[in-house]
Parts: sequence; structure tokens; C-alpha cells
Amino acid sequence: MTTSSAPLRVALVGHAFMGRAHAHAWRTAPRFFDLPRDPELAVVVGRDAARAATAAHELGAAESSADWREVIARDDIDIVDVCAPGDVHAEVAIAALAAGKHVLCEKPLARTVAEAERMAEAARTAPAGTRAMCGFSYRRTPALAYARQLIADGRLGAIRHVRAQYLQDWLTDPEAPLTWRLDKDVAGSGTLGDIGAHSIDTAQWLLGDDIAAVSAQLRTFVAERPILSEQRGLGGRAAADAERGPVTVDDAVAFTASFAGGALGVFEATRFALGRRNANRIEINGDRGSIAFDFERMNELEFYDASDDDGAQGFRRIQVTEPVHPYAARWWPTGHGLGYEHLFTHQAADLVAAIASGVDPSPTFEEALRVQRVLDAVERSAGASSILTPVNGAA
Ligand code: SOE
Repeated sequence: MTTSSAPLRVALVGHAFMGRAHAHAWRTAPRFFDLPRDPELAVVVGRDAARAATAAHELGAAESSADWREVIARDDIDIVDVCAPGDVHAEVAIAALAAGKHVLCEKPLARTVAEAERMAEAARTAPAGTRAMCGFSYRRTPALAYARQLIADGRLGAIRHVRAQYLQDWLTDPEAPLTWRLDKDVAGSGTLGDIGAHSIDTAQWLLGDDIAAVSAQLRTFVAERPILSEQRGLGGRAAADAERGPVTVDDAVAFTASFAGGALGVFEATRFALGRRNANRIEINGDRGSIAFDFERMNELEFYDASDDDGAQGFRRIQVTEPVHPYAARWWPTGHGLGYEHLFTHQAADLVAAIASGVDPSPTFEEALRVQRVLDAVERSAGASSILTPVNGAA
């Protein structure tokens, strides 16, 4: 490992959508944040050497590799950033932690609770000073970070309701091809782990309270899809005469949840909400106030304060772009909003700051394991035969 004033050199494992978002973040964070050590995107790792080399060139890394084990063994790599599909997370993250590399791993942490437990254990037993963080990036949205401050300051009072929806529509077309996100062996679960996990993490983090029990339904609307010939973004292309393969994960999930502290949660996640491209929404009602957020308007937070004058009661729409708002002072003048990529830049900056100051960056693997336990409980609940009570059936 390099000395403490030297750059933190990053190996990026995976260079598709998430890899590109993270690469942009590693390069941008030191330019906009005053960091104790600068991160430096050093190596891009991919299964295919030629594609990894092209990605390294495009993303601004000096080197590329098709061998993550060789990269992890190097002394001049400090951070291993795992942006590859879920079936790679545990193996790479555990090896990197054992080698004393700090790890940032995309969400959901793992495919199963057992895998996530092994990863959390690897983080606990890694050489002293080695840090591990899971990429629940929405925590770094200024509006949500500000909502958390309001809740922590007691402005919402005792929390009664959490209403979370994560709505996308990129699978509505039954001809959309079979990507890795639809393969249980690779992804662990479908909509539940890919986007429902964000809602679970956001809710637990905002409340500072964990989900204690769930009652769930999962649905797969399209059972078979054409085999993919080329991945592009979230989807990709399939040949006109492509064979079909089975979708082995959920397309949508709905569940109710009890938080340990007594709040009642209603969660929904789907890739079939036509017209909703990335509507990651959450509303929280307390006995003194409420907040409402929709990522499609990510620079805004709605806040209702029951202590407002009677005549002025109502949700106010706060533009979360003031210098007092989390992260905002680092960017543009008031009113000039941020975008999706900024979440990853904030995440990179927070991780570097934590490494340099010798503290664990949140969410730790332990926190991500707690999300994984909720995902697992949702799947078990949905699989339980007693979950649905017939409306017109015999008593
Ligand atoms: C796909 O549904 C996806 O890219 C997720 O994997 C990300 O975590 C989310 O931020 C956007 O949607």
C-alpha cells in the first residue's frame, strides 16, 4: 500500500453502466471536494481484455486488465471498486479485503444472506484500517440527506408511516431481451434486489430504524424473453430470430413492513410502471411533520411542518441547492441543480474521507447485510403459502 499523502489508486472491476458512473466519480471527486487524499482511477478490469482496454481509454484510466486476481495482488492498488454483476461481488470483495484493499461494492451487496454474511465477516477480519462500503448511492442525494437531518432533528416527530415506491419501466416490452439482471444465478433476485433494495436501505437509514417483519408478494409478468446478443445500458439487443430463455427473477414486488420502532411501511418496486423511468420515491409521515421525495425531481424535497401557522399549512417545496444543504456548497450557485452522476461523486468523496480519517464509511457491509436480510425475508414471505387470503374463498 502507498503512503498516506499519496493518491488512493483505484481498480475498477466492471465497466458497464455502474462502472462508468463510478469512473466518472473517481475522476470528478478530487476536483470538486477538498479531500485529504486524492483518488486516482488506475486500472479498469473486465472479462474481455480488448473491451477492458477500450473502456480504460474512454474512462481515463492508464491501465486495463482482464485478471482481477493479478490486480488485487499489486502493491500499488489501494481501493477495489466492484461494479460487476452480483455473481462476482463476494469472490472479488472477499479476496480484496483479505489483501488489505479498501472495497466499494455495488448494491445489493450479495445474492444471498449467506454470501453477504461471508462478505461482512471478511470486512470485520480484514487487516487493520481496511474499509468496506456498499454502494447504496441514493443516500448521497442532497434532498434525502437533508430529509435525514430533519428526521434526526425531530422535525417529523414520531414516525408513523413509510411509503416507498421505486418505479421503472424498461422491461414493459415483452421482447426486451434477457439480461443478467433477469438471471437469479447472477443477480440473486430481480426488481427486489436491484431497486427495492435501494428503498429498503433509504428507509432504514432515514429512520435510523430497521425493518423487523414483512408480508410480501412477488410477481414475474413475462416468463421468457429473447436471449441477449449485445448488452447496452440496462437492456440491449437480441436477434430477430433469437431463442427464448427463462426469466428466473421477480419483475415486481409489493410488501408491507413493520419497523422495530413501530412505523408501518408500504413498499413497491417494479420495472413495469410504464412512463416512470426512474421514480425512486419515498414519503414519510410523523406526528409533527412529513417529507416526500421523488428522484425524478431529485433537487426538490417536499416538507410539511405541522407547527406552521394554521393559515400557512401545506407541503412546501424546498429546492435543495442552498449552501447549507448536504453536498450542495461544493457545486453550483443556488438553484442550479445536480444529476444522477453526483450521487456517485459524493459517494467516492465520502469513502476517501472515511479512509483518510480512519473511520468506517456508511453503509458498511454490516448495514448492507441488514438490507440483505430484508430481501431474504421478502422472498420467504412471498413464497409462503399463507400469504394471500382469498377474498371470496371459504372462511
Ligand atoms: C437498474 O434498475 C438501475 O440501474 C439500478 O441497478 C441502479 O441501482 C439504480 O440507481 C438505477 O436503476
